Amino acid sequence: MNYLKEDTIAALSTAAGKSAIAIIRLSGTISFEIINRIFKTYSKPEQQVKYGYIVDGTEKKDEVLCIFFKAPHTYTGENLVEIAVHGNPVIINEVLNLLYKNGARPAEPGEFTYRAFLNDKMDLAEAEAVCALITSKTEMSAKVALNNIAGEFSSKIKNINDALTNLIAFMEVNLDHPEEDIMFLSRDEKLSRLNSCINNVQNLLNFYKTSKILQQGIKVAIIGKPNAGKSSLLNAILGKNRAIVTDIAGTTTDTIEEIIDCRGIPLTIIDTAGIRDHTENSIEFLGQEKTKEIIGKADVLIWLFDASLGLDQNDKKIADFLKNSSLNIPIIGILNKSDLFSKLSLDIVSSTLHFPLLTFLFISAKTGTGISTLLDEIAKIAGTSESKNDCLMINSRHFILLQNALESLVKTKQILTAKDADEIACVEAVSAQTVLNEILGINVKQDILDTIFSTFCIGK
Ligand SMILES: Nc1nc2c(ncn2[C@@H]2O[C@H](COP(=O)(O)OP(=O)(O)O)[C@@H](O)[C@H]2O)c(=O)[nH]1
Ligand SMILES: [Mg+2]
Repeated sequence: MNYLKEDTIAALSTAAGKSAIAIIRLSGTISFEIINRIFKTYSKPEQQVKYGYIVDGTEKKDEVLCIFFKAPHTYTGENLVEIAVHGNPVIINEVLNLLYKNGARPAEPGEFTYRAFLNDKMDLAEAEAVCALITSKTEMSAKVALNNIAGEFSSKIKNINDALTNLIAFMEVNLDHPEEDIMFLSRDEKLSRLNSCINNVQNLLNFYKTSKILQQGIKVAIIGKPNAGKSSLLNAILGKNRAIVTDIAGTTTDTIEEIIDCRGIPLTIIDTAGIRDHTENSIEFLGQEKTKEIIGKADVLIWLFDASLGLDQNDKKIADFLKNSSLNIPIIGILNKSDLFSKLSLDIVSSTLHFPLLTFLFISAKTGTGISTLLDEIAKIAGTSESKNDCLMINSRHFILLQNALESLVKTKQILTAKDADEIACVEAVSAQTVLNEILGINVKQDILDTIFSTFCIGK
């Protein structure tokens, strides 16, 4: 990626398509010169927000508001202009082309944020959180990303690094002036400071699972024999009629996917074609094959039984299929149609099918009874703690670096415990610091930066 810092860049920052207003951003050393060539205004020069027209020579192109942000107190750290135009793709293109004709070039993906990073407006972990915030699928995952943008994760990393700098300084004093009478730390004190760094890194690592689930979500597939009420359950969870429900077995021949916010977790819920023994219908057969494929990709299965009927061959067929697929995911057993007379119980199901279900619930997809408990159960399985509000966004890059830092810190501790050998201990402590710095973007290789920023949208 060719991110030339000297260029002035422009891009549409709002979503493409028709809208009431669209925002075009312009950033770089000559952004004020460029805008002044194509913007006619009668607003006072000292006004930050100016009203006027974008013009090409004498021809008016749009009536706009321009907001002027003067460096260095801007998103990118450069002179920056935000042009609020009418959200018509034709107008947007005309204004962008005028900007390009007058000296700007199209911004690369994430280039505004990349400049913010280069100009120390934010560190790399904060820049990554900007992308995570935009792509967050639930209120809760957005909140977690915002915690990072506010610098809560970065400041924890900086605190650990400051403590390490201090500790390393003491260890180096030991090396440089072994015989002199200056302040030394006892080995116990060094170990206790090191332990607190180790605990702090471990605490950050502990956020990873929740953070990953909040950002990426989990996939839950509803399986069961035809007519168990799978499509009805999907509709009940969604609170709308998304899937067709009939009493004709084999109605759902394809899979239906929807994303919902389940207690803060982005939950992809998938309704599948029922699995049964003999299928004359070739479309239904294909649907069943797809069901099997979905089962392989799901994080959690909801296995629905029809409580108003006893178990039959189809339930057994599913049990056999699941046993043969040797899945290693939680399966929630559900007795649906609890509003009708029940012929089934947990005992009957487990003694007949001999299948390990994680938990067992009674619901009625028709009346809505038990749906809320089911969602609670899924959130519990996902393992997202109650304190999701304090969670920090730890992505896989951070996770690997934190693990490396932990490894070096544990080694430092082992060396100090064994023989108080400050010299070797120092080397390990410094390498822990180096990887922690990488989280913040200090001394990170260009290709890593390119990879991170290329995942951003254009205009951010
Ligand atoms: N009484 C009752 N009927 C239900 C319930 N859930 C589904 N049904 C009915 O069972 C039939 C099959 O439902 P459907 O959702 O299409 O099952 P699927 O084949 O598993 O997707 C329909 O007639 C539904 O109205 C329930 O909780 N109670
Ligand atoms: Mg169905």
